[in-house]
Amino acid sequence: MKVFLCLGFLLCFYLGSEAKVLSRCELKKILKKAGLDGYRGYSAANWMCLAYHVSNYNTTAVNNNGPSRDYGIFQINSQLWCNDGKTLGAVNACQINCQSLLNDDINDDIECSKRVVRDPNGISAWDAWKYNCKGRDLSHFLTGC
Ligand SMILES: [Ca+2]
Repeated sequence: MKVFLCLGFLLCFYLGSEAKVLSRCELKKILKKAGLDGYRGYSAANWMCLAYHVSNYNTTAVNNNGPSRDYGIFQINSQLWCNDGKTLGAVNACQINCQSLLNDDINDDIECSKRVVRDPNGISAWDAWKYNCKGRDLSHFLTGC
């Protein structure tokens, strides 16, 4: 049904971005299922803390940094990781279109995040994690889930 209703890019984008904001526990469930809990040593709580601080669990979040943009629940950047067609010298290390990081299926966001933390900096690639999550008690992110 969705496909037939997709008459133009904007409409497709709109329809593709239902279920925008995940609940904390929903996110935890998805992360675990996708094997991100404990990936490269980072527990689910670290990823939840990161997502909370960069996007407030909003899968459609976009932020413009000037030369590049950050996309989706983990705010993946168009300079290094995804291609948005308008970032000069983009590397696109995840081999993915940035727009696909904005829909309600975050499995590709997770796969790209795995790629990000395989780099030497690990999860410190995200400043928001360094400033808000690193070395802190993150257990409240898991409470009730
Ligand atoms: Ca996606």
